[in-house]
Amino acid sequence: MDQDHIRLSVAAVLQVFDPQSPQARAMFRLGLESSVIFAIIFAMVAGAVVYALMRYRWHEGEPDPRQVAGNTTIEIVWTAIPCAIVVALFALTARTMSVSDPPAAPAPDLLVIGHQWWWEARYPKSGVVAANEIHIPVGRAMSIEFDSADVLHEFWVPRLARKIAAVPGHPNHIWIEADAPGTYLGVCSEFCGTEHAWMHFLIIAETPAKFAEWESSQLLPASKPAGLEARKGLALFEQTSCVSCHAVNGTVAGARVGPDLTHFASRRELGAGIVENTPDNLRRWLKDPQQVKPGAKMPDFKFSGEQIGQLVAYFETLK
Ligand code: HEC
Ligand SMILES: [Cu+2]
Repeated sequence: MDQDHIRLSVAAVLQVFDPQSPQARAMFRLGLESSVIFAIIFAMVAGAVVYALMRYRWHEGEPDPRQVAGNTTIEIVWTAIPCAIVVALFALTARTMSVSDPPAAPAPDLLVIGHQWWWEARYPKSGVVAANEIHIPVGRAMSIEFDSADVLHEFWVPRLARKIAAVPGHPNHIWIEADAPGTYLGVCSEFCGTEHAWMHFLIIAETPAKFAEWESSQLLPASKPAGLEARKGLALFEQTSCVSCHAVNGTVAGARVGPDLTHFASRRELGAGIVENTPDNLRRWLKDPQQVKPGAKMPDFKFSGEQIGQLVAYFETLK
């Protein structure tokens, strides 16, 4: 698990070199342009130092070089050049900000809420509520507003956008967009407690038609399970305190403390990226969430093997 996390974190950091949206490209270009300016300054300063060392090194019997007490021209030049560099960096940064971080839209397309240790995504225009898997249509900038249910978190999708803090009670916003369909890794980049490292999410960019399809499928309530095992699982779910933390549309469960589970089986990952979403991993999760994700804010219910089988059968129907 630790190695997985290190691998993913390194991958996330390296992904800033692979921008996949106009916003990320603008920032990447600013990084390159500033690096060129810094490299030129470094070369000139280091070159001058090396030249002075060689040219003016002490030789036997040589007199001291000419001593300069003050020179107005040189002083003006060495003040003007740094000022010009700062002005140039300011102009480049202002241009980048206008592309990568324009003012918020009047009504956000998405509201993203950080929780210890997972992400909730609400689409106010359609009413979809998702968790840890955020779908967006390609080629369209989506305005996201951020909030937090508890502590500070930070939302970061290195290939698509800048980092942005999720601050309890203080809305922040960014724009997010992807050039091409694909899956983009997101991480929490502000330490937020025990499982900060496992607060991953996926941005899934798809064609507008596929996105619309996803949105309408997410809006459907959970269908009533047909199999006996799954029906028992639903009954167990509804009778247990699961419903005081989770929501499954179409059942009595409507709480927002934990991830929405209405379409749980349609998601790729479980526990905000800690494991793949497979029946086996779900079984492990329900047996004891703390074994899978120590510190996770879900208690161990000490279910019997039979009960876990019923719950798994039910959750696998929640496509
Ligand atoms: C005290 C609140 C609480 C209760 C009660 C609770 N859960 Fe959870 N559950 C959570 C939280 C919080 C998470 C997210 C954990 C994380 O990823 O850090 C979660 C995650 C899950 C997940 C994985 C979801 C995902 O997309 O990763 C499943 C499945 C789940 N719970 C099922 C259940 C079932 C079944 C019950 C009842 C037996 C239950 N939970 C009871 C809080 C709760
Ligand atoms: Cu966090």
